[in-house]
Amino acid sequence: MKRRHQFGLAAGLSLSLLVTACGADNENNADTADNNTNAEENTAENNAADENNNAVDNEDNEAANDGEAGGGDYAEELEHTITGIDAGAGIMSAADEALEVYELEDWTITASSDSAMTQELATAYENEEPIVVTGWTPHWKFAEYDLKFLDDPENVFGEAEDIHTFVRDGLSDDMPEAYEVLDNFEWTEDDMNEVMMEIQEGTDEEEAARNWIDANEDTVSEWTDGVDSVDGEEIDLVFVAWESEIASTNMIALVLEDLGYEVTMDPLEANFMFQAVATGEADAMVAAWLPLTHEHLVEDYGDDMEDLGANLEGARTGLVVPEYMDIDSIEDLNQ
Ligand code: PBE
Repeated sequence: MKRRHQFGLAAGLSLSLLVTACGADNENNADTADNNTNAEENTAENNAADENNNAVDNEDNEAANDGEAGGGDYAEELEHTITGIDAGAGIMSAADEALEVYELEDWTITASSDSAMTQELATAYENEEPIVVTGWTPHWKFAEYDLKFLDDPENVFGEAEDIHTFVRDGLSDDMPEAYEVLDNFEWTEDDMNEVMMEIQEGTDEEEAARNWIDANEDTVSEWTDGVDSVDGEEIDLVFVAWESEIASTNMIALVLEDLGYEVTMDPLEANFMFQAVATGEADAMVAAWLPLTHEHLVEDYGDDMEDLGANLEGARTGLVVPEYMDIDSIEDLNQ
């Protein structure tokens, strides 16, 4: 499988630039996560600098928490900061809106990446320190740590989301076999979690996808039964390097390869992912979260592409904290 991961997350990168720049295949899949190393390092430095303060704050916090919920103390301890992911993610816009709706004007959301966010979460969790992240399911972090979504009484993050498959106009005529498989593709949160967990535990992305396919032949054959093989036709999938989408895109890419396609996977920012399919520069993506998270992108690009419906139902987004934190609602941050 060809991968061109190293160009994916650079801000403002145009797809044409990407296409001209990416002659060399990159076998190192971990690079999807490495684009934000600088951001990670900066945050790590800040955390180190803050450690002393946090230690003192922790004591204060425990005392205060004997009485009432500690939202206010957490606010200070966290320096009114929510740990976010890539700026182009829908959950970042929703989190911005949450700050307005819940009158958390003095809070900010740091932009980094899914992998940087989970690293900060890991560090906080190990030290039982407070942290608020933009979080979602399916994601391996819920299996790895005891976490909870903060209640969202104003429903800023919406109800359950479905993840949709979108293809470029004309794909059904040009590549009817791929179209049919993509149209049939449907799996569960548990399925996606299996691939994600294996990658998290250190298995190569493609290998984790292969293992899932091998263990779920019945499911895969429901998508591929009766579909003719092809002879090395090229198909280009785009995705964003969120853990959930790394899992789904690798998996469906392999299913298409098994059918005879030569698959390219390009990681992009969310808006470029939609744009690429809308302009026909890419053939498909399986990473559109609806009805809310990517609503604005569907408004911009949806008319120029085809929605093949949900490939996964019951996803969720919101603000996520460790269980050991003494708050339950986004409102509690405002105390
Ligand atoms: N996510 C994961 C994406 C969709 C998939 C929730 C981070 C987003 O917010 O755009």
